[in-house]
Amino acid sequence: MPNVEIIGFPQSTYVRVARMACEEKGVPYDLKPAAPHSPEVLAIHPFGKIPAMRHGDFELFESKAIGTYLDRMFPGPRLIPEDPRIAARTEQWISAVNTVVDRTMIRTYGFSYIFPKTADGQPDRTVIDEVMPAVREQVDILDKAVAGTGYLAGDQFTLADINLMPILYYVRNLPEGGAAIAAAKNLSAYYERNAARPSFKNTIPPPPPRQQSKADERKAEAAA
Ligand SMILES: N[C@@H](CCC(=O)N[C@@H](CS)C(=O)NCC(=O)O)C(=O)O
Repeated sequence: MPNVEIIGFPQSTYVRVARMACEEKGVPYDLKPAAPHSPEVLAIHPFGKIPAMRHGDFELFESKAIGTYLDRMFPGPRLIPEDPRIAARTEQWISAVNTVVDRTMIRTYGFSYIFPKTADGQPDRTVIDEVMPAVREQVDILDKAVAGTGYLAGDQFTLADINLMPILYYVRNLPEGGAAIAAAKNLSAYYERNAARPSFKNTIPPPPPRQQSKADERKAEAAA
């Protein structure tokens, strides 16, 4: 059987989830960098999102489904534990993070730095100021969630932790988000401990691709 292929840019938090799942399970994989909506991605994912996965003649999309497939297909530590309650707790946090935390912390806060829609390409202060109360509230919720055992589900590292760590990585590196996480003692300790895992270290993303600002476009037009 050929190696698992993880298709998508390594800067994507969700691509990193799929890669970390491979690393935690000890599954050999090939990363095939590809942009959302590129032909390689659209060949598998009807909505063009990354990651997509190929394993022999089996193709799959959605990071949660990919993590579950890897967990059931391969030996190695369980990413979704057998215990029904811990499994349900794992699913609960994946779902909550994907529907709420990702939207706040990455698509809104992170993107206002990485892909600002401002005319001069500077971070979008209006968006940042508007979203920070929600970022702080969610950091506080996550801080409480990991306070008991140091993990999101049960007392072991699961797919729920894999799913959250790539988000914290970006937020921690931004000024307001970094300060919010630093003030959350349980979440900071959680991050530091899990950031030491080989699966996290081996998947550190390169810097995000720089998007052209309106000012860049004007400069390029003037130079043409
Ligand atoms: N629910 C999907 C979300 C994947 C996702 O939104 N990926 C982003 C990159 S981090 C993407 O492809 N965005 C492009 C788009 O939404 O069109 C998953 O878990 O795989």
